[in-house]
Amino acid sequence: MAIVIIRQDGKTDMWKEALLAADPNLPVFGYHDDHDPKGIKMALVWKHPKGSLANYSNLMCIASNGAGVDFIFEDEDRPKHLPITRIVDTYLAADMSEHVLALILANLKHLEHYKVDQFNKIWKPLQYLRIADVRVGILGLGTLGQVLANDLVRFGFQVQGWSSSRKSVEKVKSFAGPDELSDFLASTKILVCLLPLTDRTSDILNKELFEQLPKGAYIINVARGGHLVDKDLLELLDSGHLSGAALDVFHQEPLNQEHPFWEHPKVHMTPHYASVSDTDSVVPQILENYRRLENGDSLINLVSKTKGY
Ligand code: OXD
Repeated sequence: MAIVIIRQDGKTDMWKEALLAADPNLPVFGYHDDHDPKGIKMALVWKHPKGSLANYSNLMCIASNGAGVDFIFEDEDRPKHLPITRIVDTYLAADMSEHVLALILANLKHLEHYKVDQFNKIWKPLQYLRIADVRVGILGLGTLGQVLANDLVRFGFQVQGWSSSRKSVEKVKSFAGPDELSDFLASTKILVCLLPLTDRTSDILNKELFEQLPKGAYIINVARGGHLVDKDLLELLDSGHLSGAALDVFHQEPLNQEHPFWEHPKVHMTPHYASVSDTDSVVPQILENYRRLENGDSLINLVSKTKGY
């Protein structure tokens, strides 16, 4: 019984070393290491090459090495009967929340704008909004969304969230389902997307949705590039309906050099780094599931195949 790590971002050895540091006897292999595919019971994956899971005939579990699992569902050749698990981690949620808070505060104080003015030697103070006057709307009130919502409330923002089912988070107004999306949007000044990427949420950040936001709304997408229709965002930024957008995730990563986002004055880009799995904090839950597999126990952090997250 062994684990194979399949990822293409050069971090396989880092994860292997972290797992071995926690358990030096753990049989763990990188995808390109010499190993017997028949002995592999758990595949720890992050954006693995599509089809690679089909090599493992005795696999018992597909474990995402991150919070998201969209890339697993996109692999049509995966063994579909197997349980899928994901990472649920306090650091992942806290880091995400800190990233979004930093973006929101920078936006309220026009920090991006002043940086450009500085380069151009322009001295031009702008009006700013106070925290208490700003309503932030979070699309997706799951684990990450709820941590962010609580932090925003502590900072003094007005906070509301939209999700498929109603959520109960103190001081956060909860909107649920397609029927309540318009009301949620109409009262949102800063929109943060933290939805899982599924068939139902793909392309959700589109022209029709943006037009329901008040003029001057600001968009933050820290979920997946597949949520956003890039050309619709550009159109609404250029028309002045949206005041700006902060994007951490893209359809193609790294984003191709010709993409208009790179040079757009209203787009603030970061390289999918809002929140990154921390090995020390994540390794214990991977080992926990590996032990559970060995003992035939039920797994933690299981993904619902019907919901897709
Ligand atoms: C994740 C991510 O899903 O980093 O963990 O995007």
